Formats: sequence, structure tokens, C-alpha cells
Amino acid sequence: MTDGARAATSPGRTPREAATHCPYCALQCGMVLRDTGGRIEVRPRDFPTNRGGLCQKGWTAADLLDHPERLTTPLLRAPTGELRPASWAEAYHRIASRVRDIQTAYGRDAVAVFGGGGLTNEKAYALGRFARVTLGTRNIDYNGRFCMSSAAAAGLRAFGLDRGLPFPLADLGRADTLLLVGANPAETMPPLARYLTELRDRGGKLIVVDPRVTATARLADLHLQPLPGTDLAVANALLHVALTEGWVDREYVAARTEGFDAVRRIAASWWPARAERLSGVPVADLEATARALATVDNAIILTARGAEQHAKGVDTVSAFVNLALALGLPGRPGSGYGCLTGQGNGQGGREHGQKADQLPGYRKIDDPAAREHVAAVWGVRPEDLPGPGVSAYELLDSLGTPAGPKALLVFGSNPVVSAPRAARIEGRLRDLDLLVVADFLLSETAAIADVVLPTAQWAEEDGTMTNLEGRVLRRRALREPPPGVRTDLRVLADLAAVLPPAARRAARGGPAAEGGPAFGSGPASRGGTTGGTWPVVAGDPADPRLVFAELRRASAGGPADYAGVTWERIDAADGVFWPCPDEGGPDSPRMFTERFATPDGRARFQPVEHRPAAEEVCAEYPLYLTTGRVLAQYQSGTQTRRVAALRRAAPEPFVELHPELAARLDVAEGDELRVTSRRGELRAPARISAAIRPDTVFAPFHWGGAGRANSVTNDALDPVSRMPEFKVCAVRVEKVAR
Ligand SMILES: Nc1nc2c(c(=O)[nH]1)N[C@H]1C(S)=C(S)[C@@H](COP(=O)(O)OP(=O)(O)OC[C@H]3O[C@@H](n4cnc5c(=O)[nH]c(N)nc54)[C@H](O)[C@@H]3O)O[C@H]1N2
Ligand SMILES: Nc1nc2c(c(=O)[nH]1)N[C@H]1C(S)=C(S)[C@@H](COP(=O)(O)OP(=O)(O)OC[C@H]3O[C@@H](n4cnc5c(=O)[nH]c(N)nc54)[C@H](O)[C@@H]3O)O[C@H]1N2
Ligand code: SF4
Ligand SMILES: [Mo]
Repeated sequence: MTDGARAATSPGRTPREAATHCPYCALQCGMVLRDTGGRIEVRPRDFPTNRGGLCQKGWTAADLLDHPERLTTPLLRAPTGELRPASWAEAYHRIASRVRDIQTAYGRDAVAVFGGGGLTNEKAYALGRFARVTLGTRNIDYNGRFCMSSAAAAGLRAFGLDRGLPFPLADLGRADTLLLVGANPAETMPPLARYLTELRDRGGKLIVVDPRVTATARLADLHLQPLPGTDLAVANALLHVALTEGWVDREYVAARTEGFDAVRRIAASWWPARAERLSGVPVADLEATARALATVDNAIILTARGAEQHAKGVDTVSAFVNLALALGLPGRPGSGYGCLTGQGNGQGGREHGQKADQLPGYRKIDDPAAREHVAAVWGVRPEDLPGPGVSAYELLDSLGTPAGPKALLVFGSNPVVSAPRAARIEGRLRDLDLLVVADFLLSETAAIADVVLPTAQWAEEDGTMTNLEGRVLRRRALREPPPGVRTDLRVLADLAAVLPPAARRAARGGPAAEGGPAFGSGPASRGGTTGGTWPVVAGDPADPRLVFAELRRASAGGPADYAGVTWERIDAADGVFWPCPDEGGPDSPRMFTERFATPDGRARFQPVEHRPAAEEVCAEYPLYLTTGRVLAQYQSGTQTRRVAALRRAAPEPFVELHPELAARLDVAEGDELRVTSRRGELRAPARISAAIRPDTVFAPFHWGGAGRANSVTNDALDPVSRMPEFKVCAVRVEKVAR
């Protein structure tokens, strides 16, 4: 049995069938996996989020388990330049010796960690602990910074707490009006569309704000088609209409909020005609939208990446939160504001310590009480824990520079494809002395690594995920990982065993090269709790149940409190909603009904003003580029580009442009286009469609190479969330001469 298999197998479960969840997006659709002896079948499972539905990605998710390109042995960069197969012992030896040398020469922060919102809670937690205790580095962040960090920051400052949906998803179907801002769930969470249909069948109204006529916009009663980057003006104008029509819920504003006056003053200057001039959304549509939200019993406003991935993403979300608060929606059962979290564990992944400024339980790393609590759980002194690091893009952009980290360990992300201004980031990654990537496929980032570690896939491990509703779910293993493959938890435990905690190394006056355990000695369960030995709970440090038990203790008393969540409790119900502080007490499907999570229980309005995109069009770059997703591909595409059925459905990158623009540029369907920005260029075939504004082009970001959208995107960051401006930059579009 491999190391990973031990970690993945849980006793008392029939090995041939597993009730689990899709590995991809935050909807976490329920599915049953069945091993029919050689083939693994996927069947949808009736779960409250997907109600028996799956999208094409879910149906084909098992295709990667026995894929011929699956990594089954570690790879090491040879002196001649190519990656060649190696043993785990050699791989660990290379990592441990380089990490020691780099930290000795440049200090602890010279080794950095980059995580992902697809990792289970246990892995995200273990990764944060590994960075802070084993490596002793402050430099850890993750791809969620590129995902929902703007909504998280806006939620925190308004409500005192960030949970994507503070109410169950089923509320969507029962609302009278649903406003979706920059969200295309018909393609990004297809089974969610059934709630949209339910809403419409019940006579409710769906309103979509998107520069493109998406599959979601086609389901809508009203589609607002703004210029990318102008949502904040739209939101302020909607509030303006509510004010002038007398639709503000004064009682609610007085009883449950703070700071309305400043917001009202700003909204007063946002005449709908002013917003129309900026955004292109007709005054009549703004008025109809405000009316539909304000004059019904139950209204819900949701934002997603279209509104959030901007250099003013936090303020844009705040503007919609302001509107929701003025109408008295948050905390009223059946109504509310929420953000559609994206990655499989986008919610849990942002709670347990892989964020630069955070400790488990959504605690702040610079809060002395939080440090004391978590240090006690980890068996270290609070002063041994590093302080906050820098955000994902800033971290990536500092790699290999004189002051920046010299080594990076990546778990669950492919930044060569997904980071903004990707050519620059790819260069930074290449400048590192040591790049380690744990993945089950050779992603574009793994392909330039010095060490590649083959890890288990979702169907080969147990753990928990927290979906877009804040519902903690169980991922259940169907089978053991293939020979040669180890789980991420096993890898972290092994590395912790060969790299004694930084604090202890420092206490000895140098790196502890001598006297460490043998490399690759497998599960190294080590007793005692001094100096941060792994794990605090006695037993196999790679056992996800034990890691979860530790996570519960570490999160206890924090905003995202999992202390009362047990695997048994999840199994007995359809998941458990955090916060859930007591094993015998209730969980929290619906939040804010009585009070918000601020010190005085009141929500905070934020006075926010519209400002232009970081980059506006000019003579040289006369068009806007926006980027996003297509149904059949997932994220950087490492996984879905290797699934035959998905490749057939969405075979290649493309640039979507309006027929009028195509005529102006003398472009026919399928012509190769070059899209150039101040950062770089992308080449892909033209897809001509009246579904997009004539002043804007769209490209999906699922491909690397010449068609990489992120060669072009802008790395301007939001000042609060540090979210990059993926959704708008200025470009020039040309037909490539044949
Ligand atoms: N098929 C598929 N599904 C996925 C994923 C995937 O890669 N593929 N990824 C998952 C993840 S991690 C995430 S974060 C979610 C993302 O889910 P969504 O947010 O729904 O996806 P996006 O396509 O990034 O953006 C949504 C829409 O924003 C629009 N948009 C662009 N610019 C603007 C703007 O300035 N204002 C407004 N209002 N809209 C704008 C785009 O046209 C697009 O239709 O999807 C999840 N589900
Ligand atoms: N232009 C543009 N760029 C974008 C966006 C956009 O809208 N436009 N969206 C941004 C958003 S919202 C996101 S979330 C990011 C996502 O972009 P990435 O962070 O690159 O996310 P993935 O492609 O999901 O990368 C996950 C990688 O880890 C591997 N992997 C999956 N699960 C695991 C696991 O459990 N363990 C390990 N070790 N590896 C695993 C996969 O094979 C894959 O190679 O992209 C961002 N980039
Ligand atoms: S909607 Fe998301 S979770 Fe559901 S099957 Fe598709 S990718 Fe998987
Ligand atoms: Mo995302």
C-alpha cells in the first residue's frame, strides 16, 4: 500500500462506491462514484445545491483518474535541463537541502508558499501551518486572491463577516426579484440555473448585469449591458432612484445600519442619466431595475467575478451592498446580498490560514489574541509565528528579485496561465532558485518547476469542502491513489518531518541538517508538542480526520468557527453550515437575521465613488478586453483541456467580437486575431457574435501558450483586496496577416 493510500482509505466504507462531490466549482454538486472494475462511473446525487443535476464537467470528472498523462512519479529538473523521473526520497532531499540553504542564506521569508481554493479544508489548514511553523515564513498566499477577495473584503467591512451566501441557495428560487451582477451561472454553475427557472416559473423577475448576452442573460427578464468597469456607477444610480422614489427602508436603516448619510449624499449626485452616459445602460432600465428590487417582498442581489475582478472591485461590491442595505434586504429571510464563490473550496480555502494575513478560523494574523490561541494549538510560542505576508500577485511579482523569495512551493494553482500579466509572472517563476509544484498533471507551472510532486486526486482522498453557501461537506474517497502517488497531506507531513520547525532550527543557531529523520521515511508520526511537532493530535499526521480535529480546535472562537462540525454530523445531514461552535448546538444556515457580526451588531454603509478603470481606451489601444469562462473548460484548463469530451466542446481559445467591429477590422469568422495591450499579446481565432458590445472584446482564460488571455490582462490591483483587474483593460485588435 502506498503512503497516500493509507491516508485516503477510511475504515468501514465500501470501497466500490462513494457518495462524494464534484471536484470543480463551488456548487459542489453531489455525485456517486462507482468503480465497476476498470471504469469509474459518475452518477448525479440529489443534494440541496444541485438537486440531481450535473454539468458536463462533473459528468466527465472521473476521466482524469486513469488518464495517460497522470503524474505517477516525482520529477526532478536534471542538470541538462529536462524533467526526469525520480524517487520520493530524491525529491524530498532536493527540496529539504535547497530550502535549508536558501533560508540560511536569505532568511525564512525567502521560501514562499502558494495555495489554492480547490484544496480541502484540511489541506488549506495544513498548508498554512506548514508555512508558519515548519518553514517559519510569512510568505504564503493563494489563488483565492484572484477570485473573490473583493467580495470578501466588502462583506467584512459591511457585515463584519465574509460568508459568500449568508443564506441557503434554495432562497434564490423563492425570491421575487434576483439581480445578478457580473455572474454567468448558466455556464459557470449550470445546475444553479434550475433555481433561476424556478424563480421565473413562480412569476419572479431575473435581472442580469453583464457586458455580454450570456446564457444567463438569455434567461433574464431584463438585461443591463454596461461597459466593463462601470458597475459602481450603475449601483449608485440604482440607489439614487430608490432615494427619489422613496423606496428606502428607513426603519431598517435606522435600526440595523450605520453611515447612511454619507452614502445618500454620494447617491444624490448619481442621476440615472449620468450613469447611462458612463455605462450605456438606459435610464429606463435603471429605473425598472430599482423598482423590481424595491417594490417586492423578497429581493436578492448577487455579485460574481464580473463586478469584483477590478481595481475598484471592493468599492463596486460595496455599492451593491449599500443598495441592498438601503432596501432593507440583508438579514431579512428570503432576501439578501451574497457573492457567488467560485472554486470548489473557495469558501473554506479562505478561512483556514493560507491567506497572507490570516490564521485558521478566519482570524487575523496580527491580532495578539488570535496568535496566542493558534500558537497554543500548534504547540509553539506566539512570537515564533511570522506576521502577515503580501498578497498573491505581489508575492508572485517579487519572486526571484533581490528582495523577494528564492523558492516557491505551489499546491493547487497554475499561475503561469491564470495570473494577470502572466508573461512577467512566468519570468519571475523561472528566476527562482527552487520551484516545487504538487499536481496530478503537468500544468504549465509544473512544466517549469525544479521538482514536481505527483499528488492524489479528489476521488482518492477524504476531507471536507465548504461550498458557496458556507455548508461544510464531505469529500469521500472511492479508491486509493495509484502506486507512486501521495496525498497532499502526506507530502506536507513528510516535508515537515525532514524540515524540523523553523523556530527549533533557529534556536539551535542554524539549519538542522544533522540529526533529521531519513528522507522519504514515510509517515513520521512524532510525539510531543514542543517546537511545533506535527501533528498536535497524536497519530498519523496525514490522516485528514486528525487534521480536521486540529482545525476544529484552531478555529474555535474565530469568526469561521468549525468547533462543532464533525464528519459524523456532516454525514448525518446534508452538511453543516458554519459558524457552528458547539457539537450539540445549532449550525447557521441563515445569518444576520438578528444582528450583523460587527461589534455593535449594525451593518456599515460605505461611501463609495465611481472611478475609471485603471486603464482606459486611447488611440493606440481603442477597445476594452474583458475575460472570463466557458462552460466546458475549468480555470487554467490543466484538468479540463485533457478531457476528450470537453476538448470537443471547447477546443481552443477565441476572441469574441461584435459584427460591427469585425466589419470595421475586416475580420471574418475564424480569422486569426492578435489582441495587444501594454503588457503583451494573445493570438486566437475570431468568434463573431452580436452578444457582445461593439466597443469590447471577450476572451476566455483557460489556455496557455499563444492564446493565453493573461498575456494581455492588467495587473492593476484593488487597494484593499489586492485583487487584479482581470475584467477590463485597453487593447488593440488586428487580423494576423497570413
Ligand atoms: N465552466 C466553468 N465554471 C466555473 C469556472 C470555470 O473556470 N469554468 N470557475 C469557477 C470559479 S473559480 C469562479 S470564480 C466562478 C466565476 O463565475 P462567474 O463570475 O459567473 O464567471 P466569469 O465568466 O469570470 O464572469 C462572469 C461574467 O462577468 C462578465 N463581465 C465581464 N466584465 C464585467 C464588468 O465589468 N461588469 C459586469 N457586470 N460583468 C462583467 C463576463 O462577461 C462574464 O459573463 O466560476 C466557477 N465555475
Ligand atoms: N484573465 C483571467 N484570469 C483569471 C480569472 C479571470 O476571470 N480572468 N479568474 C481568476 C480566478 S477567479 C481563479 S479562481 C484563478 C484560478 O486559476 P488557478 O489558480 O490556476 O486554478 P486552477 O486552474 O484550478 O489550478 C489548479 C491546479 O492545481 C491542480 N490541482 C487541482 N486540485 C488539486 C489538489 O487538490 N492538490 C494539488 N496539489 N493540485 C491540485 C490542477 O491540476 C491545476 O493544475 O484564475 C484567475 N485568473
Ligand atoms: S456545476 Fe460545478 S460542481 Fe456542479 S458538476 Fe459542474 S463543475 Fe461540478
Ligand atoms: Mo475563481
